[in-house]
Amino acid sequence: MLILYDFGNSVCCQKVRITLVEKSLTWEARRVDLFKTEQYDPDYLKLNPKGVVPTLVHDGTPVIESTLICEYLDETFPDPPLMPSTPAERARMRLWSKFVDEGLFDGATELSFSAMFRERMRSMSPELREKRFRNVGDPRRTDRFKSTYEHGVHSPFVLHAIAAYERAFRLMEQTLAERGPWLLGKQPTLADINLMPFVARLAYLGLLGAWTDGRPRINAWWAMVQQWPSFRRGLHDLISEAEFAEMRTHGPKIRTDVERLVAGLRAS
Ligand SMILES: N[C@@H](CCC(=O)N[C@@H](CS)C(=O)NCC(=O)O)C(=O)O
Repeated sequence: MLILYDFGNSVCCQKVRITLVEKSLTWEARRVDLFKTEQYDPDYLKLNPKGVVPTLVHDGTPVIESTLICEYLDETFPDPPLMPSTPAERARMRLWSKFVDEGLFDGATELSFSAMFRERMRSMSPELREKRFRNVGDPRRTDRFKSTYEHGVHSPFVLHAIAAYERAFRLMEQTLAERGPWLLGKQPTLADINLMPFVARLAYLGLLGAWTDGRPRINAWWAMVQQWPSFRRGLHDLISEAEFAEMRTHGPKIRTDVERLVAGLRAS
């Protein structure tokens, strides 16, 4: 039995859901409301000591970290395979996981916070907000959250976010030109699945063009992703109309600033 502890429009949960759908697996979803700080409930922390979603529990065994969960699912349920068969190709695949885990995840969080979650945090009680900032004792995360909460798009962490996306997109355009249409060739792999939620988030906020204008291969990849059934069923179709509306409403508020910062990086 598969249980996924998750939360609505969370990019890390979306990676896992796309993988589950592509494998034709069924799972029980258990919602952990991040805005009610349910991720810090003692029972949940026993499963995921980092106090974050997602957590997969497979026949009683918890697996945490979305990149590791996706690899775990591929190893446990090998059809269809989502990892290449040679070590060299798997190393290539993991390069994209590293882009996500070492930059794009923070990137998507900072941009989403400065555009829309900041608004939701403002309506929290001060006690709940402080609890969220304190998290489970990761001061780096506290600094990021606080800075983006206070300064929005003018936080230095937003510039770091924009630069992380720019580094990834620069290599992505080149890689797709050399070996597309998917990142590792003819078939989608976890390299593509890892990136999908992070590109989708920019697109739904109305910000993607700042990076992808003049990058035709990424645009072709994104058009293909949007038609891919596992993306539709594992990500797009699971976003509620209220969540789409939130992204559509708040994304454009930071667009001019984001475009200016991206243009500066692309010109350098
Ligand atoms: N590296 C972790 C990151 C997990 C993570 O930070 N998830 C976010 C949601 S996308 C979360 O739970 N945040 C908790 C919070 O905002 O307090 C993974 O990939 O699973």
